Amino acid sequence: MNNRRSFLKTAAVGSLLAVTPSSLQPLASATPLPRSPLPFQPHILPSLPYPPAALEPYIDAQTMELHHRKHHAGYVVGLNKAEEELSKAREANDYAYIQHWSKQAAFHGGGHFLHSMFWKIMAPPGNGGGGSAKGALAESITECFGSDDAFRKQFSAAAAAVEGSGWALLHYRRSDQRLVVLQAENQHKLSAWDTVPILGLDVWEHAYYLKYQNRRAEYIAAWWNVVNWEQVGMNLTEARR
Ligand code: MN3
Repeated sequence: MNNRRSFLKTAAVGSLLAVTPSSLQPLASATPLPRSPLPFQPHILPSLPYPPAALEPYIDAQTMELHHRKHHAGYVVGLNKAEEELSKAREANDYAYIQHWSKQAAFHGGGHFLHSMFWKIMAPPGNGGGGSAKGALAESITECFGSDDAFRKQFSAAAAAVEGSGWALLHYRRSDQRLVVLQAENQHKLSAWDTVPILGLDVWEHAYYLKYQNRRAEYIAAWWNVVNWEQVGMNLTEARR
């Protein structure tokens, strides 16, 4: 009796589950009942936060119009299609096209997310657009890049050097609280994990070709005049939560 009591005492301070006889182990929790998953819910094209001509002369109205109403709209349609198909595949338990629809979801999902951010991180020049970062964002830029100028140089170089279609992105990395500049090919390739984009520049040809043709560097230089630093600062605050 004594032995047993002291055994139980020892077991209690040690690893109880590892040494108790199986008859004393707690019952395995009941298998949860299957639930119906969240139904497919379509994504919606957000409106531009300003008229298409508002970013002139740096970005022309026609480019903005086409970019938003055709290109971004196309990503919303593509993402909805992919997610609807994936939802049907789950229902039917038929994953014959899983690779195709997963890729489509990443491509169009990346496009929808980045464009939704892109419209907001720009504002009319002199009326919210241009100038430089303020407050915590400015501090973080100086801390991570040395100066605002050094950050702009790296970001512009990343944008100019994107091979084919893609983006330059400023991300907040949660694991070490740093800002990092990365590129994205298409909308999603070359991403890193644990990072949240807070500023992005679209360098697909559809973003600048009507006005700048092959002069991507000129478009990049002009774009700094419409960056909405207040919004970028809010994106940083949000990412830090
Ligand atoms: Mn685009």
